[in-house]
Amino acid sequence: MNKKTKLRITLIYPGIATCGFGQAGKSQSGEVNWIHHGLASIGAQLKNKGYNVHLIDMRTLNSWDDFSEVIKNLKTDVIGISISNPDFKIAKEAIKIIKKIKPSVIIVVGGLNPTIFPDTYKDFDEVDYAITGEGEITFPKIIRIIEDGGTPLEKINKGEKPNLDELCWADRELFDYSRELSCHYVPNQKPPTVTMIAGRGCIYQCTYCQPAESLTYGKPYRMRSPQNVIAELRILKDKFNFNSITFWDDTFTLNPKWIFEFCDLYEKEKFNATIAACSRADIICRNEDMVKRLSEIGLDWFMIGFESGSQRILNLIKKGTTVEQHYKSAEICRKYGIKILGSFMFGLPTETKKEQLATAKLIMDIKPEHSSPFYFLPIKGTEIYDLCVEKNLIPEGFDPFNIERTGVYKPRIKGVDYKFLNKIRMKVTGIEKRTIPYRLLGLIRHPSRIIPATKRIIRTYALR
Ligand code: B12
Ligand code: SF4
Repeated sequence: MNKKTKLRITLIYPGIATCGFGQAGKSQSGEVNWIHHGLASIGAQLKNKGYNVHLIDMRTLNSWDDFSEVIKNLKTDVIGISISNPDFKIAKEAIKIIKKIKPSVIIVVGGLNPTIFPDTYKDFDEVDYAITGEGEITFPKIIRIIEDGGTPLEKINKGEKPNLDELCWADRELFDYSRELSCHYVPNQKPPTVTMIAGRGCIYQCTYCQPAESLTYGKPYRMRSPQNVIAELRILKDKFNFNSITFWDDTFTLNPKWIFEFCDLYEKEKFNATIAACSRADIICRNEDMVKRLSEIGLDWFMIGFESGSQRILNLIKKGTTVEQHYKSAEICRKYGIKILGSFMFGLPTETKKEQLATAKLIMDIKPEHSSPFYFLPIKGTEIYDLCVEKNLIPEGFDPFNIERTGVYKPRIKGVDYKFLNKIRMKVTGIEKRTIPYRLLGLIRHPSRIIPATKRIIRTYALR
């Protein structure tokens, strides 16, 4: 590489593992339309350093032929790909195609999969470099080394942690941003809607999530300053006139002091937009005044991971909450007019039927405005996955690099009576009725799924 040549950079969001090609913009589903904050942020830092950055959002392509065609016509020196666990197979295929068509292009991978499984990439010949953790500082550094005619020392590089307030704001328009503006996360969220990240990391230890989460964002958890978040919102309001905001932070309400400061600034700006954000039952119970304040500025939905109605299971997954707090937090939300998107897990290792019924009771008592009852999915890189391995609960042929979305209701681990779970799930939520139109839509798009889906529906109704 000649000295001082400014490299051309392309970022790729594989994102089609769960929705398939050609779905972008065809529905309001966030999955096919949301931007990827990691890539948008890395893109912004690179542009700020004077690079020409281009993005391929694979959700906008129709087939692998389409992808090959795009790569053939692409003028680029470096390609950065974000890889999550479900997207691993898609990314692998994409990388093989790129190297076949353009062998000299330098491939850099990052995201959750390389972070949690760096060793996978040691022998992945087509990958030139992997960056674990956060990519905003280290990716441009590696590019700089190559530009200067050098070779980065290692194939696997640990990403340096940035000071979040010093980062340029995510370059949302690397994606077709009109798509994100028109989709929603919680029911009836008024468009245009924007997604935000106010911080990174989490202080809790839930075994279905950690240590994977901390491996990516590190400890301690960090928040941008409230001023920094508000300033970005101001720009977004002026540009897109949003009516609603979704905060993607794992736990937006970790620091009540931060929230109070944020609320005061938010109110002054008169954004006139609703807010949806994640919280936890214990935090809500300890900070009713904070909940009240958030409701005053327009927060109308809390996403809360209740997970279980059994204290033994809550302790097993190290949730750090009590069943009592679950009930109390729901009461507090109701008091201030905040709707609840409740997340629940059934089929955890060692869970008894009595404990499953306790979760069902919790759902029926709390009556979240929207409930997401999932079947526990063991995600490699988490403490509970190791427990499943230890107890020999991982089914034959389970591929941790090819996991499905949580909303898929099929057996996940050995030793769970899924017929029983299916029955209680139907009873407590009536979810099947709500998802039928969505499923039909999916079948029209993917006719090959009609026979398996018909079998599934027959099975479901036979169980009632
Ligand atoms: C938004 C979100 C989603 C959205 C994704 C929308 C989208 N287009 O991005 C939806 C709802 C679809 C989703 C689905 C799932 N999600 Co999710 N999601 C999140 C969430 C809340 C925010 C992600 C985010 O924007 N983070 C902030 C950005 C800045 O970080 P980032 O994307 O990781 O990028 C940084 C680094 O990873 C790295 N990086 C990323 N890409 C690249 C590329 C290169 C080249 C480089 C160098 C670096 C790099 O640098 C970036 C900047 O520092 C996180 C939790 C969280 N707060 O982070 C969970 C989270 C990522 N999700 C998680 C999970 C488990 C899932 C599902 C697997 C759940 C399921 N089974 O259904 C699916 C998988 C879907 C898929 N195809 O990958 C877990 C992942 C845990 C794990 N061990 O893998 C997380 C951490 C939540 C948790 N606490 O458990 N998710
Ligand atoms: S609170 Fe959420 S992000 Fe934090 S460890 Fe638990 S599941 Fe993970």
